Amino acid sequence: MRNETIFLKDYTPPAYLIDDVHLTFKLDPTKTRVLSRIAFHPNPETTDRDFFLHGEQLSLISATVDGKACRPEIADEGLIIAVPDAPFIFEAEVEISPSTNTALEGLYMSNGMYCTQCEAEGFRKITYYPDRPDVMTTFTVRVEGDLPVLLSNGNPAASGDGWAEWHDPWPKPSYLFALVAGDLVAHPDSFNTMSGKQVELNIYVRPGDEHKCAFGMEALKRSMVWDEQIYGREYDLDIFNIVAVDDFNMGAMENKGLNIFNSSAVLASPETSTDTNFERIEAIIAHEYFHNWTGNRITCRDWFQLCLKEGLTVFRDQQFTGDMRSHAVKRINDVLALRGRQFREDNGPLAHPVRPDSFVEINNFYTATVYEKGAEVIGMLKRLVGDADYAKALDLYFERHDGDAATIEDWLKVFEDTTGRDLDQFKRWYEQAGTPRLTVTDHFDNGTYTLHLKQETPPTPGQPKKDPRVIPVAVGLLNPNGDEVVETTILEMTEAEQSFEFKGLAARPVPSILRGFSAPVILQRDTTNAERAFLLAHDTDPFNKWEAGRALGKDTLSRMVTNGTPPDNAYLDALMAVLRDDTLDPAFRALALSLPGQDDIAQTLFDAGLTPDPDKIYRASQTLKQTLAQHLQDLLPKIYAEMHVPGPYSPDAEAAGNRALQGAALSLLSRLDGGSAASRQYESADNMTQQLGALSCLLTIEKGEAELAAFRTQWGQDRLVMDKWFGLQVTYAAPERAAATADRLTKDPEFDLINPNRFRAVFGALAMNAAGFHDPTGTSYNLVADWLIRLDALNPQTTARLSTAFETWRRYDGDRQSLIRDALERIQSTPGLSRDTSEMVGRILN
Ligand code: 0A1
Ligand code: ZN
Repeated sequence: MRNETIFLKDYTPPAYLIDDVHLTFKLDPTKTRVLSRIAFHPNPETTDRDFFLHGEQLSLISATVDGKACRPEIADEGLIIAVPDAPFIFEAEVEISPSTNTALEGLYMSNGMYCTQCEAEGFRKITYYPDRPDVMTTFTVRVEGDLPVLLSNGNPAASGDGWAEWHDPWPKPSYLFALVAGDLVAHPDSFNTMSGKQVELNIYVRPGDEHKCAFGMEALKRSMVWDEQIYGREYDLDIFNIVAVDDFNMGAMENKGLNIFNSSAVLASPETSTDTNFERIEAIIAHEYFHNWTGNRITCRDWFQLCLKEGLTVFRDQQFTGDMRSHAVKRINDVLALRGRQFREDNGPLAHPVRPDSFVEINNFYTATVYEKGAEVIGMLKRLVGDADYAKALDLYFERHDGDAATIEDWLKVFEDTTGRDLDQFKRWYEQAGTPRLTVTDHFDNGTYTLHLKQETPPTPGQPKKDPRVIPVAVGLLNPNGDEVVETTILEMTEAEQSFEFKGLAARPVPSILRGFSAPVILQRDTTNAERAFLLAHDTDPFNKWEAGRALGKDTLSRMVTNGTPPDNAYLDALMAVLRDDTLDPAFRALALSLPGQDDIAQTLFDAGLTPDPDKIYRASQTLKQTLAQHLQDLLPKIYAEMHVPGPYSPDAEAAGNRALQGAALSLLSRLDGGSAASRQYESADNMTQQLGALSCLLTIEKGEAELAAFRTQWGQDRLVMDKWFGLQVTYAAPERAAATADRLTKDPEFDLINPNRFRAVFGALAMNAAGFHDPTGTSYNLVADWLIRLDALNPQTTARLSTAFETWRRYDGDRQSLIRDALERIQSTPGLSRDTSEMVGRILN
């Protein structure tokens, strides 16, 4: 097994390129035959003529070069063959066993259906091939199998009884290859593109799931229209297929013309899916569809450039969701996710640049940094150049690089050429890891208000020193009576320290800094709770209005944890005012009411030089919720009633926003009424949002046993709802019972180690139950370690991802640190541990 590090600086172009490829699959659960015919020619761009084909876990049956049998040297990870310095045809036949492929990478089986996952390097488990993204070609694929549906990329070419042929006219790298075969049913539709071409659309599902396709199909059509209208991008094949698969490591995959989805990321119905599920499904469908241009038509030269397609596509899907729903609410949710996952990563042992410069296993770099921080970097670029130049730069990007395997340099160059700006310094956002701290001080003198900004990024693994970055800081100023005196302006910070002046002000203003969260930094400023409450009441920027409330909440909770200070009334009153203000969007009010998470408080305390105690944080959060519930007791039943959405369920943003606020009210109310309103809601709910919401409220107050049992009886046959049933119990378990709950659930007959959704439902939830995971006895650490060791032998990718549960270990006290270290070392010393997990655990430990 290869274990060495691969470096960006070592990139060399491929020795041979491909004219076209023909593949034939003779499907069989344990003995699938794959026949390949690949037309190679020497790459004129290089003199390198070493011919190497990647291949792993393949049985080679035969291989020929220009029709003559050849005897390749079978190396650890592929074939070395002597070939001419001229065009030639390579043909091979290999045998693979999809039914025993539990890693869910390459060709595998899920519930009797064949499917593939090739990104990043899974194609080499299908056949011998130059499995790197800068080798692009057209594919013709013949699928043979005794199954009703046989699919691959591109357009259907021909079919007969037990076979089908597909041709993809667009050159693509192997990671975008896909094949699906099974007993599936289609939810069909069609779409007319902007130039009047008709595209056939299908969502393929297992029989029984047909009623869960309609929402996904509508979301797909909305995405297609949006990409035409906003980015001028039209779809380019006759057919677009989506397939839902139950066993899938990630959310979904953008294979050309044949997107494959984790069924949790596409199947939806009011009875089985929550509002949050609907919104996530809409976003993922959009994301995968948008990849057709940002990822597929223009792909990545090598895997170090992953953020080129992912950062941009996440940015695009975030814009889309904002347009479809609410920009303010979307921004707040995105920042919550960024802080919860990316800041955590960026401030720990796994910190890496948006464009990493080395990796051992690329699958470990599908991270919040590459995706979400990658999107933030694009947002900053757009803020700096303005909307018009952003649009021009994107047009140029599509025009100049269509058909290319491109780099971050290519991407930045189109912005430089469009705007005349030098982006050398901006590029540090791609190269330097770590979250900048932006410290702000201010003074007011004789009508001039000065903001002094200082940026500093702490060291990260392998990068002890950081250079100053370009930081767009959006600022607005309010006068003391709450009116805005300076509208949002972008301060462009380029130095380590820099001052900005605002002249001609009548009185000292209150600044609203980093509006819209204009850069992914940690803002540090000595301020008062009075000022925060003022901004919460008056800021015109919805993000900063919410942020002010959040800061109050953080301050309150931090002081409760560190010195037992009771929550102050100013904060509780400010929340009450927000809750009462019916000019505010209910979704916004629900967000304002949600308290900072326990992990967030732990990181805040750690940043302040303290050692967080997860148990104390848990208890302070409970106390704060109880106090808040009492403070709002008159208002809660009123809000709960007012937010009732009449009529049949609809997942639209407005109805969902009302339900979100109703749910937030119910959750506080349950702490006062012993759960009676929640029980009633559970009984009468006709949709999953309210059913699950009510059940969560009950579990939080340690009730709901009967409802939990009823829920299982009702939903025992629905895999996706049962994932919720598993997850819920661990999420809401009291800290001292979290490990035991997870342990009990692993013994449930419905627990399934092979299914990533089910495994994550239990162990992802345990890792998120902060006080339960960090139980001082170490029981959770050990349980998670035991199960990661078991899973690693079957599915390295999912194991490695879940090992990030331990990434924050250095925040905690010595006893916890040594318990975690023991658990990590136990994982690390497991014989035969995968490259994925050993890289992750090694980095976490270092
Ligand atoms: N490119 C997909 C996500 C994805 C990445 C890796 C995978 O296997 C290692 C699978 C899917 C996306 O961004 O949606
Ligand atoms: Zn993506």
